[in-house]
Amino acid sequence: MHFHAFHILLLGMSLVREYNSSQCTCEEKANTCTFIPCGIPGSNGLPGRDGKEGPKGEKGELGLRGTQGLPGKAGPSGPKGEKGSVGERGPTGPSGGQVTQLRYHSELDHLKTQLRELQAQLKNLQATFILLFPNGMTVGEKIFKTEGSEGNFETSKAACSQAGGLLASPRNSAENSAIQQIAARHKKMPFLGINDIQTEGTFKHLNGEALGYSNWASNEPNNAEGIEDCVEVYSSGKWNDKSCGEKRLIICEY
Ligand code: MAN
Ligand code: CA
Ligand code: CA
Repeated sequence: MHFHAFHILLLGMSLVREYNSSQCTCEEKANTCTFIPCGIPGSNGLPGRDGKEGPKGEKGELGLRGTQGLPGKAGPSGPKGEKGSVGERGPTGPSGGQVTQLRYHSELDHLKTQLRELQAQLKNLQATFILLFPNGMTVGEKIFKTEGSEGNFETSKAACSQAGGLLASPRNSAENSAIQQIAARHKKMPFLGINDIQTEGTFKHLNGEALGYSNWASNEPNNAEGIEDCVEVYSSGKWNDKSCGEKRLIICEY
């Protein structure tokens, strides 16, 4: 058995030697294998079967740092800090005298503003006085004014309308008093914008408004002289119904 194995070994060695001498390349064996011709290389064989799965690789290097995360919720407030040190001294404030002076200037500015307002009001009053004296008067928002001329009820009414107003028609004692004063300056009686032309005994304003205020003399209106449908104002301020055809001082209201 041993002998047989030895011969197999020798045969294997001679085969390996034979194989090595025929495997040399042309370049390598240029000097030694001059008489061994190199054949044309054969084409590659098919790829071998996939090898077995290799062992697990080593742990990789540490990765790059990630981006910053979102801020967390605010924590509970900490305990109160210690009192800080005393700050730098501030600039010197105005002296008592300077304070008084500042107050004085502020008051002076206020007074100047008030004076300007008063001057404007005075100018307005002067203008009103020049325009209205002795022919007019203001009562609230209303202005009563005469040109000193006279007319019967119809012509008086037309004159006031032409001037952009209405024949004076008092709604209260203040207005009646103003009409009375203007009339007194001219020593004439005026007609009012009040009449009972439409319905005898029912006096109304020109716009059809019923009388809310009246100042009849005693026993008036009496429709005494046949037809008395218009209203004159006595110097006392009292009213009397009178014939519309009479001529009276024209006082208008605006
Ligand atoms: C005259 C007229 C009348 C008036 C009476 C008052 O007759 O003026 O309108 O009523 O006087 O006495
Ligand atoms: Ca009448
Ligand atoms: Ca009368």
